[in-house]
Amino acid sequence: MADNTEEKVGADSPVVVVANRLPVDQVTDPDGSVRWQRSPGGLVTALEPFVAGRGGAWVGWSGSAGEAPEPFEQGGMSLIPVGLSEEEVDHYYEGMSNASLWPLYHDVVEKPEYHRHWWDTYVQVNKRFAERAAAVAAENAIVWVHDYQLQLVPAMLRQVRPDLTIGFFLHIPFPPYELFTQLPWRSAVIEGLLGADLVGFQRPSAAANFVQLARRLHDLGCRRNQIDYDGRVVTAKAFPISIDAAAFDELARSPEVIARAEEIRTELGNPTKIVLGVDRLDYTKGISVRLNAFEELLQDGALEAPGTVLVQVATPSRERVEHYVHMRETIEQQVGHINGVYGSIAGPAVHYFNQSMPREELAALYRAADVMLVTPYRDGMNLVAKEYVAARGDLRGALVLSEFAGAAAELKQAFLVNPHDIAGVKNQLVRALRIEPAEAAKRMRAMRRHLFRNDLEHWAGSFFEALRGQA
Ligand code: GDG
Repeated sequence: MADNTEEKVGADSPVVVVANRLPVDQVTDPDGSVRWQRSPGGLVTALEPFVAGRGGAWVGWSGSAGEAPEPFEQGGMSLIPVGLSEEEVDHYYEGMSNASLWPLYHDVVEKPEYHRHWWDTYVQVNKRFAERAAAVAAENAIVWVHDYQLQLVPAMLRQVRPDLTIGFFLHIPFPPYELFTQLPWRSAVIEGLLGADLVGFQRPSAAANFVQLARRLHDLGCRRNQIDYDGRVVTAKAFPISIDAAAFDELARSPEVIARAEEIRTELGNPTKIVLGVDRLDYTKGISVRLNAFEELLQDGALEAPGTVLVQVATPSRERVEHYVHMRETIEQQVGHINGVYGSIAGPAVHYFNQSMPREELAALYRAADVMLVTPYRDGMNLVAKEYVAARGDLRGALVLSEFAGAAAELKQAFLVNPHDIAGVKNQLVRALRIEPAEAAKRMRAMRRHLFRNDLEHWAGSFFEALRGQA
């Protein structure tokens, strides 16, 4: 009886999303009972309307090692958990995904490690995701596969289900030929992606890198953004991801958030200027860059603490991957050093939080910050920059943004910086701190106009539309 029910969950889904994580988290209530709660992430919000209510399914990992829970229905979607053993989490997720592909795709900011046993597990896990998707997709269904953990899924899926229309979206950058070809399994990854009808990237340059790789590595015929492969046409195109701008704007305008923003300023000792950084604690995000720039400005006497303070939220991330452990130590030493030298009894120069904050608190921080500092060495998009703009319905505040974040192609009125050029970062930070209110409002208005026209719904809608066009 139970078996029959299981088989039915998700069967014949006309739309299937395949992502490393399910759109829900497992939570344990005080009475010990376990339930699934919708994840707070933006991706879930964006895709839900296309999946829920249409009998759609979402295939993903629950986030904890062990046997897969049974498929279940929630929020109008069939959720199809994929199980990963402890060893698979180590090799596929922390190893191949986060210690090989992540650094390779981010300009080798850290040295990628390549291990054959990690790769073997990556292949094995991708196969499992593909099998689960193949089992639930209806005849001629649309399947949308997400991100660098699952690059082999499109080809594996096509092999067993040639009737499907398959889309793939990469949330992180895609490196040029010269870097990508380091990867010992480079041909397999390109072939994996070529299984899709539509391969989406954050920036046109990433799509161009992919086309060039298909041409040079596989000697395939290409016309601009189209690749002839195996009797089909594969399209590579940029779909820059966004946020639910209206929802963020509304949150940041709420009386509670506005009051909290004022309270934050008071609690920080009423500084003249607040500079803010919000990132996952990741070496690609350039947290040290801004600490260096801030420290030098204090040293030069261009800034004074605690009249100007830097608040850095560094959300814990990938804490079992070695690079991350070292980076956290370095950053914490740096913060300690700056505060030792430039802090006073009145307060520190840098307020550092290695904690995850509630969304409302983040919105209040954005609203309180005079300058938002976003300085990644390389970033697919960077949603924090977009959230800051969405939060500034008061048209105040200034954004300092790395040229190497995808967001820089859209938020052109930001103070753009090269994070490798410390003098340039210092200059732009000082300019942003000294901006006249009228100039700040002009820049913010232009960025907001772009953001509200190009929001998350627009992103998901245009990808689905393009994918249907391939069917
Ligand atoms: C990848 C790509 C691309 C952060 N700290 C807290 C918190 N956050 C939220 C932010 C933002 C999200 O996490 C981070 O998104 P980013 O885009 O900045 O960066 P990645 O996590 O690296 O995301 C990236 C993205 O995928 C989407 O395609 O833009 O380039 O690397 O929404 O607000 N949220 C809460 N508490 C925190 O402490 N609630």
